[in-house]
Amino acid sequence: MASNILRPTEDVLAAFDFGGEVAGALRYGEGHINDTFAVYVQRPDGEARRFILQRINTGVFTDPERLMENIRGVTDFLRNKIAAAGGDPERETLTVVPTRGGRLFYTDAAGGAWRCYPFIEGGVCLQKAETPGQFAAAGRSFGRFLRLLEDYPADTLYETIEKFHDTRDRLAKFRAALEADVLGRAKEVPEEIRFVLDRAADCAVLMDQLETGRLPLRVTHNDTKLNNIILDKQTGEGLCVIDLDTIMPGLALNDYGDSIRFGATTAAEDEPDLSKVHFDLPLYAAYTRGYLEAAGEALTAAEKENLPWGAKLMTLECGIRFLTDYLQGDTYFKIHRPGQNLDRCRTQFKLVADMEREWEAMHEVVRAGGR
Ligand code: ADP
Ligand code: GN1
Ligand code: MG
Repeated sequence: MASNILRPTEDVLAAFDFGGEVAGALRYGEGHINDTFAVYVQRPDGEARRFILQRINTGVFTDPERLMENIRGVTDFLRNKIAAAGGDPERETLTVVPTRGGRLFYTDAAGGAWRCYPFIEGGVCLQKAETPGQFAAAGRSFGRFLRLLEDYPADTLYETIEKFHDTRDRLAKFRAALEADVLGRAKEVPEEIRFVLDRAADCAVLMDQLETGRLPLRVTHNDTKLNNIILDKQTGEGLCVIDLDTIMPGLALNDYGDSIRFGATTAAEDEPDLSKVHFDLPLYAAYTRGYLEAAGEALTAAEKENLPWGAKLMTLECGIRFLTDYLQGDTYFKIHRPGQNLDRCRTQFKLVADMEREWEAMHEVVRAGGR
């Protein structure tokens, strides 16, 4: 919860070389997992600089050492590729700022794990696409990201969260939470429970195809919300993909689908008034166009055919995760008000129901390349 956010203490700030005097650190961004701060620094020449300082959620990411090794490996790899393509690695990928002792993160007296990145200036992280063009740009960015990591050595990646997007396993965990019902909340949400149980078979559709080899395992981001990408304020194009904690082998369809669930909608993820929440087909088409443009040739026919399933299952899975957390007492996703995880669950299920109604149209959009 917001009240549990731990501010960086003096020793945390002293652990990194910011190249000047620290003027202060303020809460930043709207992530649900880590505690993020912007650190304001004045350099000896009087210039101002910002850094992102994050307390890694070690309840979620239990091995920050290996997590940060993943991020270092991936960002080094991206830096080389971006430079080779004539891009600007300082702005187009995250860069880990090591501690003064040369480590990838700092451990404070309470065991908190802190890491630092230069703040990428001149960009914007959106909670909602303001225009279809912005959403198409996000699609291009995540499509390009898939291609850039196509030849990354997947076997060197540590699995930061086991079975992260194994929807069948998410369903099993939901059933266990329902069975335990530790707070007696299940009686308040019979419709939501029914919604999940009615779709139990759907949860296996992509995992089954992965197991039979019909869908390939790739290096994927696994958390492709619109606010995990920095768009260039000037050009509106995708500048940098951020939030690299969950880079692991996974399905391309999950990356595509997670962007759709968060972005192809008329309302915020936690909108309490469901009459405002609709799946937005033009936004779906815009993202699909961008994604296929950038990733297109890399995707197999089976992947393309399953894109609507990626959208529906990532939305269903996320709703199941919010509902599970609600039943368990809101211990995973940060909440800022009571009932927020239930509201989040309900928006996801509303979107799933809309997608089911638009199922044929979604396939048609994919076949037409998002046009
Ligand atoms: P969480 O895992 O909690 O979502 P993120 O890594 O996504 O944490 O960071 C939260 C927010 O902080 C992002 O949505 C973005 O607005 C901002 N942010 C993170 N890293 C940077 C960066 N290097 N430069 C600018 N903004 C950043
Ligand atoms: C979390 O970290 P953040 O806020 O970008 C979550 C995602 C969910 C998302 C729902 C590590 O993303 O899986 O889809 O919230 N990240 C983790 O908004 O669980
Ligand atoms: Mg994030």
